[in-house]
Amino acid sequence: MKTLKVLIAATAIVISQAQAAPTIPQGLITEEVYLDIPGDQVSDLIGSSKFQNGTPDLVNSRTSFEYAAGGLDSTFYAHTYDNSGARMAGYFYPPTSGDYTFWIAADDTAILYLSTDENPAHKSQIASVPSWWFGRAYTHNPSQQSAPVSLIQGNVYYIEALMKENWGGEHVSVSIDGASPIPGSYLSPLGAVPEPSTCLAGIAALSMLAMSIRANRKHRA
Ligand SMILES: [Ca+2]
Ligand SMILES: [Ca+2]
Repeated sequence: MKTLKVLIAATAIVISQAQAAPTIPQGLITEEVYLDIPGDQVSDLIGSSKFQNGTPDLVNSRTSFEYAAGGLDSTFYAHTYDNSGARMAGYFYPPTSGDYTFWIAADDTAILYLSTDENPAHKSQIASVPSWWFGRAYTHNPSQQSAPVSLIQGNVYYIEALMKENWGGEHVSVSIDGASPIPGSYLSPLGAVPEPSTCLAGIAALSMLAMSIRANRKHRA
């Protein structure tokens, strides 16, 4: 059993290493959708047990920083999901060093967070959407635009948008040019793309763990 415990610990370390930000953009961002949560405020999403337990109903990867369940053409009239929330999160890789302005658009409400590095614990709110408006309409309310943020090319920054809505259309998107969502070429998803060497090490550790469990069961039988 001692061998088993050591293997479990080793596997846990490998898996936790796989969650680190990739060194280069992977072309995707993580999208989580939470269904059947009442209310139209982001605090309703954050306060829900599904969100706090990290158990979204749907998880996808998107090629740009935009979630639009019913499509942008059906912004107001789509009821693809009502009483829904979404979290888009991942890592932003600034293409050059300098000051960046971020915009967020959503239906209904949303908050945009950016970290000072790749650690989510260092995030702070930089923009918000107080009430629903149309897709990619980044200038409807002044709060949708961040103050200039100084970022360094080569560094990786955790970024996260939370959206909550209760009726009609549902979408959220984040832009750095005030016109269209951030492309995947500047983004990586959360822990979904482990580095190749780490991935192989993880598979090897899991294989050894399975063999050890089988041997242990045989021994007990
Ligand atoms: Ca809806
Ligand atoms: Ca809505």
